[in-house]
Amino acid sequence: RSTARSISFSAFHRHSEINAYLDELAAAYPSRVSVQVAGKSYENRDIKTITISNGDGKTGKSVIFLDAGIHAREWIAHAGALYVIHQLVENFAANSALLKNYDWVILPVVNPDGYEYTHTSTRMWRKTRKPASASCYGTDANRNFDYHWGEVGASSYSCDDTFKGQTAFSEPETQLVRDLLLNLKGRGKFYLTLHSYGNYLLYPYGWTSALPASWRDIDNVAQAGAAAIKASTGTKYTVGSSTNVLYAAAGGSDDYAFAVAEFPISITMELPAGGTGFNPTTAQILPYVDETWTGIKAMAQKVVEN
Ligand code: ING
Ligand code: ZN
Repeated sequence: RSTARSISFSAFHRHSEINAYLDELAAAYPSRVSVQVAGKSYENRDIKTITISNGDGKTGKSVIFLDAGIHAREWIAHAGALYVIHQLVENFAANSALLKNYDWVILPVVNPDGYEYTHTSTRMWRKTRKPASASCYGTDANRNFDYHWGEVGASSYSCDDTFKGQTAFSEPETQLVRDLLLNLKGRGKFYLTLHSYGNYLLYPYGWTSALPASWRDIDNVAQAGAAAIKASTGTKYTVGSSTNVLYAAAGGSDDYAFAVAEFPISITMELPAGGTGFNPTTAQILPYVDETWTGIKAMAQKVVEN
């Protein structure tokens, strides 16, 4: 029952295969799954979201929003989002409590142009693929959100990997995430964005070492995720604000989701390293994404029980 019908976790999949999997799920489970084209990437790829419900027909439920692949080279993040989709849809019976009063909206590939470029040309590409200047391509999508944009930990030099963009929301891909988040204002209760690597559960703020007044609420959720993973595989996740446990960086999606789109819980999850960091072997995919799912499930349980 828990085996995928058309996607494997023994390989990394191209963007077209991922989109095809989403469409197949919508066709196979029309009462619980729908797929939307949220918009187009700079290179005109369809950026799709999948909305997963329990099929009870109720609308306007609270929402858990998950995205991955803001950064092109962080392949285990894309795989992690696919595994969450696989579990919620194809292993529904075991996970129905997470869908009772909540719908999930999942965007598994925020930056498909960059992702495809890591497959076809440059494995360590991080940014988008729109020309950033006369000399260089790409903006760091996780420095491009308009909340204290460019104030810290972001580069003004278009050739850098952490280029903040010529303006906030210069990229179609970040505009699209912005619009999705803002449309969920009020309903959106938990924003989770998957990156790699390093085993961190990070929360606002990235732009300052100060913590939001409600930081304990977020910390409780993140600690539940870290504890569940520790108990299941022994892997240690470090929990804290991104500025305080990793580094300061403004313009990230998690700060925006929290402070502007008013998601009360907003977390960046840094999945494990593999190989040289961003390239786990194919044999590592399933153990990593299954461990990640253990943490996500525990965090979602905390959110839905509150
Ligand atoms: N790490 C994140 C980055 O964008 C981060 C860490 C998250 C910083 C949120 C600030 C805010 O640099 C990776 N691996 O991309
Ligand atoms: Zn990243």
